[in-house]
Amino acid sequence: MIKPVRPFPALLLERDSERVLVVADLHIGWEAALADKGVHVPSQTPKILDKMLQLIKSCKPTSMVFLGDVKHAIMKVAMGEWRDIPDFFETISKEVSKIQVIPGNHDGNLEPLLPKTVEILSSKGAVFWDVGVFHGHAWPTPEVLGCRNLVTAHVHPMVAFRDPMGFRITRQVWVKATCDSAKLAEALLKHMHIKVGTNLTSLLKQSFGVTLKSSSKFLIMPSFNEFLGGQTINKRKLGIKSRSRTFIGPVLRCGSIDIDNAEAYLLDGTFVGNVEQLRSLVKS
Ligand SMILES: [Mn+2]
Repeated sequence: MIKPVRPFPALLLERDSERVLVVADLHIGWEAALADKGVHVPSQTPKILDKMLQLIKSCKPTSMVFLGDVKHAIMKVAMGEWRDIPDFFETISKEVSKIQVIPGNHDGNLEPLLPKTVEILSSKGAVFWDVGVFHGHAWPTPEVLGCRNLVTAHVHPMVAFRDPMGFRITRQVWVKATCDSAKLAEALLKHMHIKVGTNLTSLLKQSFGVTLKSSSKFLIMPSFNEFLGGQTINKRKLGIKSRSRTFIGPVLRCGSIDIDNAEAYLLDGTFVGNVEQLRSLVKS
C-alpha cells in the first residue's frame, strides 16, 4: 500500500504491521541563506517540526525515510543548521525509533549533524518492497528499476494558475505519471557505461537480478517545507521536443516519464488536471 497522507506532503508505505513514512525536501536552514543577503527571517524550523510531529501523531509510522535535502546550505553548514538539525532529529527520534536519510544534493556534510541512531542510506536510493525511492538529483541504482512504483522528490512540483484578475498563483502538487521502464533502464545503463545489446530484459536479470516491468508508476513528491519555490510543471515555454529537457534531474530529463499525461493533485487530494490541460492556464 502506498498513499499520500492528506493534507501533508508525505507518503505512507504500508505492509503488514510496517508503516514507513516518507518525507522530502525539508531544506532546514533556508532562512539562514537569506541572512547572507541581508534579509533576516527568524528560524522556521520550529514550524516544520510542529507539522512533522502532527504528521507522526496522525499516522504512527514504524519508521521514517527522509528523501533528500534535509538541509539547505549545499556544501557548508550554515550557522542555524548547527543547532536546528540536531535538535530537530533528537525530537523526531523520541517519536520514531527507526529513521533513515537518503541524501539529496543539499546534504553535504549532513552526517555530523545527525544523532548516531539516524541511518544514512545511499544517495542512489533504496527499495521498500515494490517501491523504489530516490531523491532525483542523481541516477538511482538499477535495483529500483524493477519496482512497480517509483517515488522521487527534488523538483518541489507546483502548478501555476492565473486568476480572473490576471494574478499568477502557485500551489504545491503531487505529480502522478507513467514511466516507460525499458526506456528508463536503457538511459540508466548508458549512464553506467554498460552496453545494451538486443536483450535488455535478460541483461538486467543477469547483471542485477532485476525483473523489468513494462511500465511503472512514477510519483513526484511535494516539498515538506512549504516556504520553498519549486518547478512549475505546467510551463509552456518550450517546444514539445525539448519539454522533458526543461525538468531538473536525469530521470525526468531522459524522456521515460510521460509528463504530458501526468496528473496533478493538490495536497488535500483534489485532482486539478493533467499537465497538458494545465499548460493552457499559464501564458509562459
Ligand atoms: Mn534536491
